[in-house]
Amino acid sequence: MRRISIDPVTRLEGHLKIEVTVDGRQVTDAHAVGTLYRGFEPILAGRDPRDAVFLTQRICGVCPVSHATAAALALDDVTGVAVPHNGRLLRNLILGGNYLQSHIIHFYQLSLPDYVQGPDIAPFAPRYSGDYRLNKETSDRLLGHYFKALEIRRKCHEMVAQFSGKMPHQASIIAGGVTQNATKERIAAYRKLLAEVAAFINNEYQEDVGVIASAYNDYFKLGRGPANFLVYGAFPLDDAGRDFLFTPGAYINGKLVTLDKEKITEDVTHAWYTSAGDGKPAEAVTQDQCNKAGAYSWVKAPRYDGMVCEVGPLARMWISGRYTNGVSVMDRIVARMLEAKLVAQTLPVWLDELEIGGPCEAAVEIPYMGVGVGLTEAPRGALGHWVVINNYRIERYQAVVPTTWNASPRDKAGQPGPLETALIGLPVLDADNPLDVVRTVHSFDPCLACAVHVIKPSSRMDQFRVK
Ligand code: NFE
Ligand code: MG
Repeated sequence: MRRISIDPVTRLEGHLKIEVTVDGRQVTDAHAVGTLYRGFEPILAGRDPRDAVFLTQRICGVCPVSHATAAALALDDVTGVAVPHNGRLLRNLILGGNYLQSHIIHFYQLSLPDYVQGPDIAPFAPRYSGDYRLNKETSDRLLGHYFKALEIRRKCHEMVAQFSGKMPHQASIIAGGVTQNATKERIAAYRKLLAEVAAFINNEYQEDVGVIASAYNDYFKLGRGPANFLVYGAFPLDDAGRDFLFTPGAYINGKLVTLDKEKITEDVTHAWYTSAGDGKPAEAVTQDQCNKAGAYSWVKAPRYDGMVCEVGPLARMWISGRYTNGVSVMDRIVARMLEAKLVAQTLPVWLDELEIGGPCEAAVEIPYMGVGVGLTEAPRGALGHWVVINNYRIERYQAVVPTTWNASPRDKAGQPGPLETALIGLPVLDADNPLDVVRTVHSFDPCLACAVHVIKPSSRMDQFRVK
């Protein structure tokens, strides 16, 4: 028996340690450890609720638009504002551009070096050695696309900036809509950039995923995870917000069920936080407790009806019935690519539906008291923000984030999180070069900056060792 600790796992956002026990060339136990104390909830207390849209975006530079969207939806909810037609479409266009860059960077910059051996220079070296299966010619072609993907990703940011002023950290989505107008010039500029990005997705990205999926087709059988899925829904298709491009729902024990947001809870039994209430996000406090017995992560453990759920592109494609091939490392990679294609195909429809000169935002009035919930989908999965307002200010704020779901630790019932579940039982070819382990971790596209929480600026800073 051997314990392997990968600390940190590189080529993901933030700080994740993975500890696995390998016995007889198989993982028999796994722990996912968020090693950084971060998060934003305590920072938001006492602020003007409208600032949540801008402050929560600073949780992450990869998916800031999703945080802006969730915060704006929570404020739309608590104020009861009706977002105008153009506001809905511009939000979709801003979020959609952000999806494309995120899925592209995941495949090319974060995941591909697990499968393709690059040159012996940074960032391709140092690396694990062993199971690289492509010949030099194919490897070189894919590595060429690694560099082209960087340019394409910049164009995605430029698309988003047409309607959001800047990227990362967009500046136009607010409670009640979007402050930027839909002009002919901006629509044309977005359309032109999108055509280039879509060509890359439909050619290079799709083909390259096909190359990896066929050379490593054993990975369609590996890293299954809980096979429960959760989707909050995103990209509303009508102004009333009833239909979504990404259908909301849950898939639990092999059955599709209607999403009930009351069933979302967070458990902190094995996380370095104090517990409060019954785990409902609107009642949760985020208070550190570093020397807590039995705790091993700064990531909380969200559960749906007590169940461990995977979130992300595979969950979305599965629940919408668009892709149900299987649940594995490679299915996650394929689903993410198919989702990028779907978003790129749908964005022109929303451009066409914009009404030039039409209103893009409606005035909001923050109530004296109230509770708002904003549920959306970030590139990595279901994202929810809960805001509790008292005396026109934020009393409590809670973000429950995709990687909090996927990289969660065990809960009070002892159930491992999705990533931990995917690792347990995984065959390991060479414990000195655990490529199988990092391929499985990367298939979830974790972002730990999003997943963890932060110390209060006024609190005492303790020094401690993360075991
Ligand atoms: Ni920091 Fe994020 C996304 C959110 S977290 S990347 O996508 O919300 O997993
Ligand atoms: Mg939180």
